[in-house]
Amino acid sequence: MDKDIKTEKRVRSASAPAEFILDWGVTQNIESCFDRAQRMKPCPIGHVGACCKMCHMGPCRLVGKNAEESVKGICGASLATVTARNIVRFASAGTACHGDHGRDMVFTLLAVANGETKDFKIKDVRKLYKIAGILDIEFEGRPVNDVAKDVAVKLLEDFGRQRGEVNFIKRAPKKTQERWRKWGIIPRGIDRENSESLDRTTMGMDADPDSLLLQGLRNALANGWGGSMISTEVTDILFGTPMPVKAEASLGIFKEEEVNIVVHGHEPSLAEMIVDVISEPDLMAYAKSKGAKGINLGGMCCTANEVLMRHGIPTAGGFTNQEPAIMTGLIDAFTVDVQCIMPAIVEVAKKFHTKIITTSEKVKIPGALHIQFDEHRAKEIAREVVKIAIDNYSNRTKKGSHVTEKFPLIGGFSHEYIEYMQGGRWRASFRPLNDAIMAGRIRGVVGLAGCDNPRFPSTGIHKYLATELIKNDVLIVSTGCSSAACGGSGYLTPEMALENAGPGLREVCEAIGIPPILHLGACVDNTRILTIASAMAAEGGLSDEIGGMPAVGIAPEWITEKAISIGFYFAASGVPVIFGGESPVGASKEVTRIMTEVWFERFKGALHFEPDPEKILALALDYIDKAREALKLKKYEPGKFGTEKVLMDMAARREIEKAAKPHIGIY
Ligand code: MSK
Repeated sequence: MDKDIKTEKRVRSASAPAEFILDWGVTQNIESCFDRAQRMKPCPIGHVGACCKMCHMGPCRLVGKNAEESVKGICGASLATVTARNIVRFASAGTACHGDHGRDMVFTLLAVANGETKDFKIKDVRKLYKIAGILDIEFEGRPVNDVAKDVAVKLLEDFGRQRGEVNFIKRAPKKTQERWRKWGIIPRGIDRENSESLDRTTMGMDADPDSLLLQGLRNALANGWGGSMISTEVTDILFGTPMPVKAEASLGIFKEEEVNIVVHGHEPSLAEMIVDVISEPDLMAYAKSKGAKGINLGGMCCTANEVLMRHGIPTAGGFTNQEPAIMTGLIDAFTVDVQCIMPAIVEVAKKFHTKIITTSEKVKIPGALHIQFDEHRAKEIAREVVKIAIDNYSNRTKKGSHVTEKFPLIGGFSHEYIEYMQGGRWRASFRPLNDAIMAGRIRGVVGLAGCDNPRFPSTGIHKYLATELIKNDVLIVSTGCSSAACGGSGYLTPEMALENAGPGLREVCEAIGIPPILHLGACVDNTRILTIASAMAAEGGLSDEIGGMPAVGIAPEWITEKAISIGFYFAASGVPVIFGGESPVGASKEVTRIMTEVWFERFKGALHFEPDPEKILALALDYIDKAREALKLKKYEPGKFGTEKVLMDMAARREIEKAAKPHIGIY
């Protein structure tokens, strides 16, 4: 745990409001993940991938002198085999999470199409038609619900397909697909790849690290171009494709005189319903009858990102803020759906009046109140949750560490909007972005993603990399808890570009009126980056595939298996990826070599693990500069740009808008 150099004080979080609350928590003897992280060091064998738990002869610990060459498990499995099996299982678990998330969204779409739920409706018909077109489903002149049903049924086939290819594979550039075909990693069905990954990694199965890792990539592609992409697209169809929206971030979003409800997790269906019902006159009147001035909704982790992107609901932050949020003493109901939910919140909540409410049959926590979400009576359940929060308001005590600091932000950058902002409704394109990269105004693009980690001063590496990258004229697209880290530091505003970006990036941001860090959404919305990269390849002037673009993915504080699956699918798609922290495959030089050198040769992508933030930055810039060189682009020199290209400014876009005819959908 890092210490402040001057005061020698232990620093848990790089976010000032979180740190303030955590300090207060220490005085009250309230334990947090930061305390547990300090007390419990990682197992040094499992941490680097050298522990095999795949059968009951072990666990075998493949450690010692020359472990790579001579130490074997009882069955004879080598260190490389064991390490590869471990990381493939990590990736598969991540694919399963995002796959289940995507499947649930499709079931909701199907329920809407079948008229089984009145509470949801299709908000973006244009997006539905776009997806129908990609899936070769006829949509012109047909009732919307019929099209939606066909889309849902066809997407559901992606989960159980035994042979063939996941539908959205065809959205990738041809050359990217050719690489996948050559190496046999096109996913057949999402569940099939998960099942086969478990099968191949058991004792007595695949022992070749390269072959195992190829299956890991195939599995992860079933996430990136399958489960997660399905989730993003169907969520847009149901709840609307995001457009830029103002919001606020940090633990200071809670209000002392209002009922505070938190929505935490990843699947936004219930959260969307809560957004709808909190402004109902009956509930408002009920809240007032209990002495509250109103009802305040705040998000946490990726459910936060979903409702922020579409409604401007403020975010309380990422993963490590869930316990400090309760320590404010202001949360009347803390509602969770799936993924990244610490069971520890129940223990923290016991010290306050906060009610923890689990809502998914997949996530039950002893001590929490369980209210099963059911899309067929979604609003009724949302009202029940809100009523519980209102009833609990009067139980609030003065106990808690109240903070008021919060930061404005702009979120809501869907891939459709990014295309639109570069040319308006009728001339939407990626041309200006490609031109800016070619001219050297923008040096490259980094996807800054992933969790915040209590083993470092949490969110600190996100903040460091965000500031250094934009200073170096690198445009950032952010997702997940990285967006929360940037938002909670005031980085997601256009002013950030004026004050901190390099001259080229600043010019582009000013011309278009965007922040230098574009909040793209939740963890599943990393697929928006794949769509953007595919569009940039199709636009021309850079690489004709995703591989070879001056683009890098970074997850500096990753913790989850989902993050590994995301890292794998970006690497397979052609993006070099750098994760922070110690390497989970660090025990095997051979596995490390395959995941970096061999993957780069085959796919132009790689997955590195690098604990030193300065080295992460240097490696990212090196990848970007080498890609520019290979594409024969102008050498990047700060402040010196090549061919002058005029970017579309706001006035020009308004002119195009005026001429545009009414259009189906929201943009
Ligand atoms: S929530 S996966 S801690 S980004 Fe998507 Fe944050 Fe990581 Fe969960």
